[in-house]
Amino acid sequence: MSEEKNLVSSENIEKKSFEVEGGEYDASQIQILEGLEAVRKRPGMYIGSTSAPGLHHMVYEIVDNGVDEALAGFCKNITVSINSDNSITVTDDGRGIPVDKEKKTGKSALEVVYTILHAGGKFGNGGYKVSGGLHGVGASVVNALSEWLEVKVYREGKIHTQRYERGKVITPVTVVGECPVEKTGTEVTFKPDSEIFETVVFDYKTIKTRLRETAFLTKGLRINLIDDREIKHDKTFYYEGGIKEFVSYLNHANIPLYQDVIYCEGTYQDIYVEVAMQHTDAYTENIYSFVNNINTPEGGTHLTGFRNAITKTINDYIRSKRLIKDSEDNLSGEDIREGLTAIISVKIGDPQFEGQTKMKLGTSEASVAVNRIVSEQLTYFLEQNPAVAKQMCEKSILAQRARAAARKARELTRRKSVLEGAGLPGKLADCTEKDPERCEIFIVEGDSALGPAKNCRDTKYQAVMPLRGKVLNVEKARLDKIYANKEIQGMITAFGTGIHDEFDITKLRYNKIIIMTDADVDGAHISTLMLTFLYRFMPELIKQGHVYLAQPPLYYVRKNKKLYYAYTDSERDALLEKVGKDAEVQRFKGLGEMEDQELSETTMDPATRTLLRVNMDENSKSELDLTFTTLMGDQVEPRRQFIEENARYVQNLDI
Ligand code: 0RA
Repeated sequence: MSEEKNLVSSENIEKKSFEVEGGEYDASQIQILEGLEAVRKRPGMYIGSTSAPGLHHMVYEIVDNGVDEALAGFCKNITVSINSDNSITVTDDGRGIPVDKEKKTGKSALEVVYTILHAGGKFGNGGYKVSGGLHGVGASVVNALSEWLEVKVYREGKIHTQRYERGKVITPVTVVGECPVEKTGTEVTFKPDSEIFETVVFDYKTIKTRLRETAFLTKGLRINLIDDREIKHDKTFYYEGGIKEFVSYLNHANIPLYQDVIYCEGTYQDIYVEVAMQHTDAYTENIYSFVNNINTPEGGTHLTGFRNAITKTINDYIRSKRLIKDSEDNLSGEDIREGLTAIISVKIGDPQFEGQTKMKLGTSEASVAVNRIVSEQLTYFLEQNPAVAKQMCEKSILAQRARAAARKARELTRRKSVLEGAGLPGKLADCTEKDPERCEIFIVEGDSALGPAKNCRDTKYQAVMPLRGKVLNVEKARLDKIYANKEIQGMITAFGTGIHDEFDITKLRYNKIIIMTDADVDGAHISTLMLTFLYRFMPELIKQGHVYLAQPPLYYVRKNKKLYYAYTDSERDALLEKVGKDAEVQRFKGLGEMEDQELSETTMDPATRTLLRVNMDENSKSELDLTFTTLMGDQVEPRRQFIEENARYVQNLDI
């Protein structure tokens, strides 16, 4: 087994395109830029990667073309099928890609769209779409990276088709039949090229999550997903309420503070703005922003506009209703956003992106547009709904007080650590190496595992720190309580980075943070609590790949004095098959009961162990947040449901 495996796939780049209205289209508008060989040579440049995220990006790219058609008001249904041979078919009932001859080349527009890079009509406005940024790459890129691709266009009573292989035209655009004139649309089937992609097997859940999000963001569009492979699935997403329903969905595992989802909508200076928001009794803020349906995990001007609007509007309301004393400070934005779930979605003709990953909106007008529309409509809403306003304001005022208490607790911790000298927690068995790059820390469950872990570590590079008792569930605790928690304090000091708004990765004292718990339900629970803490307060550690789960074996199998380890039930069965059923099989009870050498060999020694690296996909952050809320939050029913749906993943645990 390799040392590091991905727990969750991580690549995160995807961009798309969006329809600009108006403007007569004709084939001559499509300009010719470069050939598709460039794409096959450096696929990563066009779709981000050739691993699973890049593979799935191929689907989104084609789906987004249909969504553009829906945004323009011509398409109501999109169907995505994962076929039994792992090819994908995307069907839409839009106008159908034009098939008329392009003036300059004499080629059909359809052929141009699929064979010429950047041909999407995005040059010269008035074409059918504008690029969304880095990866609004279009159908030709998908074509270039497919073993084969077939497109069918229903238009003007005829069915037109063309086939390509690795981007090359195999058949000319041909009429293969007739259809009723009312029937229009495009049907694309493609099989990603296994010469290009590391994996060509699609993940149903990944596609499902993304299509659900797309449907939420495009109200009124019906998206069907069919998995026609061995394990069949069939799912439809259709949301009349759009992002309003998105907020309800994200909050279903929490207790909303009030029933209404507040919705603001409007157009200002050609920027269409939609915002939906609702507070829950939770403490985290879950705000997701989109530009032309593209996720902007780094936010940007639209997010700033939203934040400024709610901070000012709520403070104005609180002052006008005298809910706090005149002498008291204004609430901070953070106080107001505590427990807030919100979606900010803007549609802009020519969005400017900035930042390292080009995922941050730079268009300054978006800030003004969102600010105006939200300020105006939220002010009105608060006046109309005093009971909701009261709930919202009271929660924010409580948050402000808790934050003041948290500040005190934090300062106390800091002062204490100064008084106590170097400031490292007493229970930390540190390593001697000073270069963080070469250091790792094992966070172990309980004192019983501490002894063996200390015995068999390499004291130069490996530090060990025990957790006593259960880790605080940060999903249900405010900052003040979190700062006051001994175990969490210990971790914060040991890691060196600080948390939350003080987090500084350059101070990280260990390159690897390894969570090492028993392979049983309690161990899994502790790991989950740890991951919740890290995800909520030091997400950068996960994003940058510093967090790992140790993998202690479940069984040992002994035969003729030879010892084997099995990490799963199926590995055990395979072993028995190999060495003979009469071998001795023992279940490991816990880390504390392992021999030093066993623990070292199987779990801690870099030469022989297996570690799982914890990653996160920033593009499905809303789904990830929801998973943590579901698992760690207040509501039992959504948790029970989640466990029922996902239980097959935990078959290896002894429950
Ligand atoms: C340009 C013009 C027209 C339709 C489209 C593009 C179009 C593109 C795609 C890609 C996937 N599905 C699509 N559906 C439509 C319409 C031109 C006209 O009919 O006036």
